[in-house]
Amino acid sequence: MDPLSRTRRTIPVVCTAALALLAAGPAFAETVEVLWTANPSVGGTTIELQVGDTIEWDVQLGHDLSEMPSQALFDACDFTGSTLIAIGPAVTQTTFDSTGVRYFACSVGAGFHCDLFNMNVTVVVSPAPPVPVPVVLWPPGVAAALALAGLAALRSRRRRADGE
Ligand SMILES: [Cu+2]
Repeated sequence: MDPLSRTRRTIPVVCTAALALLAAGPAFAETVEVLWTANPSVGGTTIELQVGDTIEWDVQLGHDLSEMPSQALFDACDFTGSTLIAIGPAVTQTTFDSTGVRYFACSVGAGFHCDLFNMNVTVVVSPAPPVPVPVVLWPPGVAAALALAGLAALRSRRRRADGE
């Protein structure tokens, strides 16, 4: 076969079912519901979340939800510099937009509920897993056809440059 005619042959690229898109669904944020009362189920524990997750606090009558600025103050049930988030009865949400460790407790009784009612909880927020990027898979036949077409185009360009 004449090499020149081979370079000019067009290679049909059939795109029927040529692309397979594998896209995993988006990572869904989680909402954890906490019943915030004396001796809560989360009392004295650590809740592990990922960025974007939310806690919905159901703060019961006679209690509050406060956030403490440091582990030392939290460990001492010392509410110096704390932020009052809600006074029960109230339902409030905290969405965790960044990684880190957060400390929550009930400030009623100046530390009494935090200590003796175990109304304290640590929240550790870790990075959310990356959302998978869609992957395009070329079936072997299409990939080979594209490679041949690219090679043919290179050859014909070279020949034109040579004045053929
Ligand atoms: Cu309390």
